[in-house]
Amino acid sequence: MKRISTAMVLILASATVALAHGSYVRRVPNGSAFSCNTCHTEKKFQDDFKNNGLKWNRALAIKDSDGDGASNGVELQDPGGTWRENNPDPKVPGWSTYNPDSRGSRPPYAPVEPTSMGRVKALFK
Ligand SMILES: [Ca+2]
Repeated sequence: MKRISTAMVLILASATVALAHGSYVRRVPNGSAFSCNTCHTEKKFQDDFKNNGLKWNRALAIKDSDGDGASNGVELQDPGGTWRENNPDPKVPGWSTYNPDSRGSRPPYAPVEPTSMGRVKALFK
């Protein structure tokens, strides 16, 4: 009986951890696109997400966790990091969602990063 109880505790503990981690998917924009792989592909986005207090914001959006040349915000369609939990997922017309934790998943083009938008606008003044 004690063996079964220990096994049950371990199963419940594992399920609780999985559910807790699954809820993180809802804390980043378009997190459902890659589900758990949003953090668990190369685990670099996971590290940045943890170091950012498990929050999505501009600081995390402008990082390029997987080092593929596209910021996390560009890959998750929220380049400025303005999306907040429980809001509808952002969709940028003409863009797709890419995995911020995979170098093999990136936009085929070089979108204009929000940090350089001011410089682009200055060219047309
Ligand atoms: Ca990527």
